[in-house]
Amino acid sequence: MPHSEFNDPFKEARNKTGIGKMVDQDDPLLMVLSHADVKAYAQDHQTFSSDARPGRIVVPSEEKIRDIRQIPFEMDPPEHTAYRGVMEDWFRRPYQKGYEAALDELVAQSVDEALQKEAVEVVTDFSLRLQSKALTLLVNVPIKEAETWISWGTHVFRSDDNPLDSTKADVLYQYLDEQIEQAADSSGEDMYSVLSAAELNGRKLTKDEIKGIMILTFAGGRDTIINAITNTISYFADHPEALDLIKAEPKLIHKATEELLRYFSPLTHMGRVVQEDTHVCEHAAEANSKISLCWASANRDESVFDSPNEVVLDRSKNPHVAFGFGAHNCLGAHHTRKLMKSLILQLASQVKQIEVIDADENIEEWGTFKRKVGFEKLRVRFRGL
Ligand code: EMZ
Repeated sequence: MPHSEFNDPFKEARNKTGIGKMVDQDDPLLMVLSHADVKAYAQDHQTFSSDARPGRIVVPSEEKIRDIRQIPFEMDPPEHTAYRGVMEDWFRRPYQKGYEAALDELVAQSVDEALQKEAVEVVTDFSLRLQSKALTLLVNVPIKEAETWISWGTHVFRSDDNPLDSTKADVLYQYLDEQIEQAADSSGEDMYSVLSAAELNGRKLTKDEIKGIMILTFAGGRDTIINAITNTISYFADHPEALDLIKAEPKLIHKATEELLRYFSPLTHMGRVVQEDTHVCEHAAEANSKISLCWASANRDESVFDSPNEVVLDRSKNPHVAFGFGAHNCLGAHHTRKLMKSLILQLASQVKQIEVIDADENIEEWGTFKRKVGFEKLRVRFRGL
């Protein structure tokens, strides 16, 4: 199977019952699989809440390594709406010309460096580095800060032998405590200082609230973006003609980016906690049990997408939910879209061919479902035009 082919393990269950079952650390979980149900449940926060013990709505649950909630995603409207209001302008900065130009420069440098090397291990030597450098723009701190973040590896809560590594999580927490402390009374223009000065309902944010926002900024956009970048490179390795096409028709970039995000769906699912006994796709769901909204399955729903298992770069109707849906739609989506577009355009203008030398796939296991989400390792050779 070509490296850039990503399976849809949910098809049969989606069509038969609309749900999948798994157990997450002794907590049974019903996975909601169809596009229509995922959208409907995502909007029904009264029945399916995000406001649970910190870490519980993430799958796998991070309750064991977190006691501070990530903001704003571990809360419901109207509380959620107020916090989001404080952050929204900041997360729209990727639309500013200066931001865009700086991002383009980072991407160009990364591609140039890759072209000069004999071989590149994409996950750690390209995607992690680019993700971290790009994050310095979102947090608005000097680029040298990226070296510290790169040293943490691809996931801030997972290490090679431990999917929930509290020692690792502590490194991030301590780092953030220090940054927030330093920014407390400063008039700086970095994200910590801006949040320290921000007001919510006539009061300042607490340090724990700022920390909750920063943990989400660091954790939520890390492995997801790394997978999006790595998988995109694997796609162009298998499809050099797609690079030619985008080079000839740069306007395609918008549709092509959305399509790759749909196809790869870097975040498989996100949980909710059931508030009262109810039914999920005709299946009983008890109060306080967990469901998940499976973005990856919804994005392959054949009742919404023609040829769902093919990458159709100019797909015209593409209501994908790779960034979630409804009030919790990803705040980092603007940054991610700009980054992905910049990368694809840069590859199209500079790269003729990407040869895969070796690859080690990253397969997630959710109950009986096995889903490829990215790569542990992807070694390639870039050839310039
Ligand atoms: C959480 C999550 C957010 C979680 C939008 O996704 O991403 C995961 O990678 C993190 O581990 O803590 O931030």
